[in-house]
Amino acid sequence: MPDTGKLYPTTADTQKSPDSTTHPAEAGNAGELHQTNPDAPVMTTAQGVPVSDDQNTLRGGERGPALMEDFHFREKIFHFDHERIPERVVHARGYGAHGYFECTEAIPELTRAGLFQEAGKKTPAFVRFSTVAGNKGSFDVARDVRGFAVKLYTEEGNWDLVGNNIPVFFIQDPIKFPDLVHSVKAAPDRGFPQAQSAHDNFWDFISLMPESMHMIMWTMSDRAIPRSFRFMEGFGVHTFRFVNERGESHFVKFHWKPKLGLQSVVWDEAVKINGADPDFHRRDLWDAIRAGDFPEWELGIQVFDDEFADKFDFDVLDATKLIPEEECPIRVVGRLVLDRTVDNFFAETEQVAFCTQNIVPGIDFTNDPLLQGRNFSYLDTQTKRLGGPNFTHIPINAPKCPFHHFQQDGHMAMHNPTGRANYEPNSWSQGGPRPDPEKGLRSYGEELEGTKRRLRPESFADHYSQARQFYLSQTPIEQDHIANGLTFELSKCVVEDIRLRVLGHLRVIDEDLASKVADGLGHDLPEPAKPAREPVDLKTSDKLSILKNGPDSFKGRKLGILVTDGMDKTVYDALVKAVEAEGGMVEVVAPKVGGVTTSSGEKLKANQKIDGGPSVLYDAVALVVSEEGAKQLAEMLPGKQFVADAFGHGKFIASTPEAAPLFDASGVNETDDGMMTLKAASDAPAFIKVCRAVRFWDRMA
Ligand code: HDD
Repeated sequence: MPDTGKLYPTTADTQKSPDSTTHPAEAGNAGELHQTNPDAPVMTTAQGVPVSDDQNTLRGGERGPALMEDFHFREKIFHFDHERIPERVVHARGYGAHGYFECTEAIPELTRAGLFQEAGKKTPAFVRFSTVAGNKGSFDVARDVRGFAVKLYTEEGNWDLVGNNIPVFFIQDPIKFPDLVHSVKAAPDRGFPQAQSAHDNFWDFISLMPESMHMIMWTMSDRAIPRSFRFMEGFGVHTFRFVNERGESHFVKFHWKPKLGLQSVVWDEAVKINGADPDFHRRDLWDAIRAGDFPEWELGIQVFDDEFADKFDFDVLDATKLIPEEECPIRVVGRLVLDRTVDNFFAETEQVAFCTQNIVPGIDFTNDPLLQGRNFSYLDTQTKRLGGPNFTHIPINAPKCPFHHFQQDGHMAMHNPTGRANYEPNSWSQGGPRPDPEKGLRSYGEELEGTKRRLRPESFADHYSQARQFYLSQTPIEQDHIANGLTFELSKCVVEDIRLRVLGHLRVIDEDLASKVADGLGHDLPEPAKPAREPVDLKTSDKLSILKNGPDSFKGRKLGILVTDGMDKTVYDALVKAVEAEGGMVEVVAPKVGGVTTSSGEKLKANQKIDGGPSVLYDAVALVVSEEGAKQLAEMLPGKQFVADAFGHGKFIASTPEAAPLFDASGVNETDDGMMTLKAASDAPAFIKVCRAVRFWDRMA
C-alpha cells in the first residue's frame, strides 16, 4: 500500500480555527465576540455546507411545526446522540500528553531497536496516565494504582510500554484479571462504591489471593496517592527481552524515574483534594506543560541474563516480584520529555489505544504469563471500544513511519491497499509489500519444552517475602501510613471475617504491622495465614521508599499565598521571586477572586477565592496578610481551615507577623521549625529553601 506514513489530518488540521484555548481577555485583549470576528471560519455541516443560522430550527410558520427537512438540525442532534464511546473497562480515567524520548546512551550491544542505536536520537511519544478502578468521571486522587502507558512512534513501528507507577502486580495469572477487576469496581447489585478499594468485595478477593500481598503493601502506601504524575515513577513491570543484531537476548526491566523526585500527598489531603479539585492531577500536568515546565523522566533499565535469573530468589517471570535496584543496578539510557498538551482530549487521550503486543525489532516478550495474557486483552478491548479493527487508522494510533500491508476494509477504513494485488505472495510486478527476513521482527529463538497442563509453578509460591521487604524498607512515617491505609480500608469492610483474614496475612508479613492494624480496628489478632512457602528475610532496599527519594528543590511544586487587603506587596514579590528562582509556581488565594488592594494601594489579582483554594492544593503556604485581613479571615471557616489543614498536613508555613489572630482562631497555638515568620521581604528565600523538603514530618510523627 503506497502510504507515506503521513498521518491522516488531525482534528486540528481540518478544523483549525483561531486558537481558542486562551481567552483574548487572558492575553490582555478586550476580546472580540466570535460572531463579529471577520477572520472566523464559516460554520458548515459535516458535509461542508455553509450554515446560515445555528440558533433556530427550520419551522413552518412563525409558531408552526418544526420541519423534517432541517438536515442541519437532524445531523447536529444525530451526531450528538452518538458522541459517547464505551469507557475503558479499567483505567477509564486518564490524561495524556505528547513528547519525545531521547536516547542518552546507545546500547546496540543489547538491542537492535532503532530508538536505542544513537545517543541524541529522538523518538516521538504519547503518554497516558490513569487511575485504574474509577469511572471516567471519577476523581484524580483516589487511592489507586496509576497507569503509565507510553506509546513510542519509532521508525520501525509503534512500541507501547504499558506500565504502572508500581513495579509489581496483584496477580500472577491473567485468568484472574476479570475477578480482580470485578472485585475492586462497584458491586454489581448496588452499583457502588466508586473509585476505591475500601470495601468488602475487594478485600474479600484479596484475602483469598495471597499472591496479591506484595502489591497490597504498595497500594496501601503513599505510592497510591501521588502528588502529581510528575512526581511518580513508572515501571514496565514484566521482564522483557532485549535482542541485539546477532540475535542474542538479555532480560530487561524498564523504569521511568521522575526528574523531580518522588512526592505523595497524605491521605487526609487526598480526601479533601478530591472535593476541592477532582482534576488535580490532570490540571497539574496541563499547567506544567503550558508553563513550559516540561515534565521529564529518565529511562532506566535493569539488564540481566539467565544466570542471574537462575540465582535470583524468585522467578523473574512472576509479575508480583521485583528485582531490587541494589541487586541489579539501573542503567539510565534515555529520557522522556512531555512538552505538548493535546489539541483535543477525545481525539487523542480517549482514542489512544495501547497494546502490549506492540513491540518493535529488538524488543521481545518473555514467558511471563501475565504479559502473554495481556497481549490478547488489549487488542481485543480496543476493537470493542473504538468500534472495529481499523483503530490503527486513527491519527494518534497510526505509526509515524511508512507502513504497508494488505489489511483492508472493515468499519471506517481510511487507507485501503491501492492497485490489484491485495494478497501475498503475488506475481504482480509492483504487487505491494514483501516480508524482509533481515529487517523484520524475528522472535527470539527460545527453546521450549514441557507438558501441556494448568499449573502454578513452585517458583511462584512465595507470596510474602517481598511484601515484608517492602514494608521494612520504608521510613517509620511511611510504615505508619501503610498501617493507617490498611486500617482505614478494612474499617470500611462490613464483614468481620474479611478483616480477620487480612490480618492473618499481615501477621505473616510483619507482626508489628499486623498489631498496629488490629489495634486500629479494635480486633484481637487472629491466627496467622498458612503460607504456601515460608517467607524469608530479604535485605531492605532504600529505593522502595518515597521519602528517601524525594525532591531536592521546590522545582515543579506550588506555593499558595493567602493574601488580604492591606498586605505587604514587597514580601509577596520576594516570595514569588524566590519560588520562581527554584522553578516552582505560585498561586494567590484571597477572600475574593477579584483580588486585594495592597498596603501601597496597588491591585493584586487572585487565582482562587479562599473557598476554592484550600491549602491542600499547595505544597507549602504563606500568609501575607494585614492585621485587619487576618481578623476577617479568622471569622471565615475556609480561612481557619486553610491554616489548620496546612498545619495538620505538616506543611511548611510562612507568615507575616500580622497573621497571629488567624493562627489563634485556627487552633494553631504552637510554632515549630516548619513555621517561619516573614519579618521582611529578605526572609523569603530562606523559607523557600526550607520548603525543598516535602513536609515538616516531625509535626506529624
Ligand atoms: Fe492492563 C488497560 C497497565 C495487567 C487488561 N492496563 C491498562 C492501562 C494500563 C495498564 C496503564 C491503560 C492504558 C491506557 O492508558 O489506555 N495492566 C497494566 C499493567 C498490568 C496490567 C502494568 C500488569 C503488569 N491488564 C492487565 C491484565 C489484563 C489487562 C493481566 C488482562 C488479562 N488493561 C487491560 C485491558 C485495558 C487495560 C482490559 C483496559 C483498557 C485498555 O486495555 O486499553 O485490556
